[in-house]
Amino acid sequence: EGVQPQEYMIIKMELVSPFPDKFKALEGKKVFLAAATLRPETMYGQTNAWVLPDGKYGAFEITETEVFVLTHRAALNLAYQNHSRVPQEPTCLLELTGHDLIGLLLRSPLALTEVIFVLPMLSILMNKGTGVVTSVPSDAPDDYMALKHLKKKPEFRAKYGVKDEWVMPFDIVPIIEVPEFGNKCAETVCLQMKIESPNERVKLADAKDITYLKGFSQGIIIVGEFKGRKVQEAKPLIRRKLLETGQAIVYSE
Ligand code: A2H
Repeated sequence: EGVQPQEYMIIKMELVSPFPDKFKALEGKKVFLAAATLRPETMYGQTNAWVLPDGKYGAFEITETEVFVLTHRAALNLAYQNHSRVPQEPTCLLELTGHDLIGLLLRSPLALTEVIFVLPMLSILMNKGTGVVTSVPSDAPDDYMALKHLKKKPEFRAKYGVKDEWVMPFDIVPIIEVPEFGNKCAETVCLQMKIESPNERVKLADAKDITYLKGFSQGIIIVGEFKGRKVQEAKPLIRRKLLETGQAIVYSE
C-alpha cells in the first residue's frame, strides 16, 4: 500500500440490455461494470473486461438511475467521494461473484470494438481499485498475457465456463505507436523478455514499467479524435472528454 493517494479514472463499461436472469431486477437502470484505470488514453484498444472469478462484488446504487458493479470496498470509498445515491452509505442491490460476471456483454467508452465480454483474470487484486479491470492487450503486458493464455488454453476456458466466441474473435487493437516498439508495445516487451505465462509476476512487473514509460514518453496516438498527438498531450484531453461526457469519473484511494 502506497502512502500517496492514487487517482484512478473509473470507466463506465455499460451492461448491454436485455440483461441475463441474475440481473433482471436491475432492468430499467443503467448498469456499469466500473473499471479502474491509470491510462484513459488507451481506452480505444479495449478488447474485454477482467474480473476475479472467486472475488466478491456487488451492484451498488450510484444515482437514482445508475448502478455500478464493483467491490464493496470501492463502493464505500466512492460513497465518501460523493458517488452514492445515499450520501456516505453504499446501497447494494445485488450480491455477486466474479463467476456471475464472466460472459456479460458490455459496451465501453471509446472502444473501437463495439461490444466486448467479461473474462476471468486470476491476478486481480480485490483490495486495489474496483476489482474490475478493462483489458488493453496492445499496451498492458498483464492484459496481453492473460488474453493470450485464455486463447491458448481450452482447459482454462472450460474451467471458468468461458465460451470460445467470447475470446477468439478478439485480438490486439493497435492504438499507440512507439518508436522501436511498434504498435503492439505490450507484445513486443513480453516477447523480448521471454514471458511465457501470466503467472510470471516479477517479470511482468518489469514489463509493465517499461511499457508504461515508453508509451507515455514516446508514444503517438494512431486512432480516434486525437490521432497524431503525443500520448502526453492526448492523455489530459481524453481524460477531460471522458469526464465531460459522463463516461467516466475520478476515483482515489
Ligand atoms: B491499467 P497500480 Cl493500457 N488488480 O489500465 C490488478 N490490476 C488492476 C487492478 C486490480 N484490482 N485495478 C486496476 N488494475 C490495473 C489500462 C492499463 C493499465 C494499460 C497499461 C498499464 C496499466 C488497461 N488495463 O497499468 O498498481 C489497471 O490497468 C499498469 C500500471 O495502481 C490500472 O491501469 O499502479 C493499473 O493496474 C493500476 O495499477
